[in-house]
Amino acid sequence: MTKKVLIIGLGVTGFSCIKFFIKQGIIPYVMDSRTNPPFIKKIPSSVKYCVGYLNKDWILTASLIVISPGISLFHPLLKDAAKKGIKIIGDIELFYNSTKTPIIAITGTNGKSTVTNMIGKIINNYYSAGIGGNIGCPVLDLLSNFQNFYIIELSSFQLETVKKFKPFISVILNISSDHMDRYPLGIKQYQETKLKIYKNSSICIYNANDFLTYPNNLQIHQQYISFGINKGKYQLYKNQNNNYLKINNDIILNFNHTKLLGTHNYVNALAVLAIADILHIPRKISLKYICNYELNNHTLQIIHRKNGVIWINDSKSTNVNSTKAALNFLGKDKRIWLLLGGYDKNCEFHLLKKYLMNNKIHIYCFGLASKKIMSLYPKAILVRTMADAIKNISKLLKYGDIVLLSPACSSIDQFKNFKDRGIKFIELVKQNN
Ligand code: UMA
Repeated sequence: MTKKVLIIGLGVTGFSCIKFFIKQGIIPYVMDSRTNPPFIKKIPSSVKYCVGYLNKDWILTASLIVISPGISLFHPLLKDAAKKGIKIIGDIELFYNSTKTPIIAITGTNGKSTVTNMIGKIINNYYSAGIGGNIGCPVLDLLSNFQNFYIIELSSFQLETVKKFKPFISVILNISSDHMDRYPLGIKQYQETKLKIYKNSSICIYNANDFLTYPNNLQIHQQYISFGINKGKYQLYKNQNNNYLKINNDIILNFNHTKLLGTHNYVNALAVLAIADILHIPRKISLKYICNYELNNHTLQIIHRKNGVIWINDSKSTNVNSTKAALNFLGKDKRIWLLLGGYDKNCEFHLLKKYLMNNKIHIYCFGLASKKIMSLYPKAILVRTMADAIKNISKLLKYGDIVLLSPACSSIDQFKNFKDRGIKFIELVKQNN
């Protein structure tokens, strides 16, 4: 019987899978439940496709199903396929099976793109590294160029389908409630998915302050390295107003003298240095990059200053914890106008209570999550869109105020993605001020 490969999803991942199989002489079948998925116009004419629904017959007669991260492994039709013994994997497993190059895999609820980028910059100065995964470039598209290492950012969605995947180094930066719409059994189910990254890894790096990131099945052949605030091998040592990087009791650097902003980013840098040290990259090089690293766009990015008011784009904040990190970083003294809301992934907005009860914080909420936010924070102001919020706020600002877009939600109800939301924010702020 000929092997029938079925790819589900016609986004960037699905399209990279189509190219991958065709290169190997296999013509896959493709489907997407969306009526007009992004890559529909790019499907080669030899490939049969079905859009607008998930085709049960195709699923149950496939010999291999490759699902995109946006499709849950727990979808009832996929559960039926699994029961029938049909193998279901994702692009990460295909990628692993196609390369012998060591893989550095990074996950966590927050900070994974920052760490992936930061370590990418360091490694590329000394060796060569291909960078991809959840950060944007689908992993299969990395295979065409020779590299010394691959650095891949992994989401829990991508980890759902890994089986034999064996990274050389794996990192979990932190775990807190996110994507609860995808994990009906709660944070434990989300945590278990994230922990799959360690399973076959030679070296596991975990956060000493976050027990959810601790490897659960300790293996004799694995090495474990920790980082954390005043804890772990790589430490952030806080003393008065200083934030030191300390390794094995030696103070190496004062983070206050770097371009990094915020405790969470100092902690991210600890994980970065742990990876760089494993790869024997001279500390001088690693520290130079850490000191000069400027944060990605859409993460605590100051986009406008006028009349003593600072406008900050933190659109990358798609969950409650990253909004917490932003508010922690800004402190309690300034008046903050906070733009909150978007698509609700079953977010636990009550966890922001400690911050949002501060009278100096004015909340403007919009999007699908706004009802839930209003019920928890009745003093919040409900607006239809982010644009309305900016218009209203612009009239009320005083010298010293901060306006912060840190929505704690996904953007997909009103924007294409978090980048689109951030870009629109920047445009609107400039138009209105
Ligand atoms: N979808 C359907 N029906 C389908 C297939 C997909 O409705 O049949 C929906 C999904 O639910 C999702 C959207 O379409 O809302 C996109 O899904 P996809 O799997 O086609 O996504 P890709 O375009 O392949 O992009 C994916 C990652 N997207 C997701 O995990 C949702 C991208 O991460 C990643 O950069 C890319 O692969 C390359 O690896 C984005 C993301 O939002 C940035 N990730 C989540 C996050 O960071 O929180 C996990």
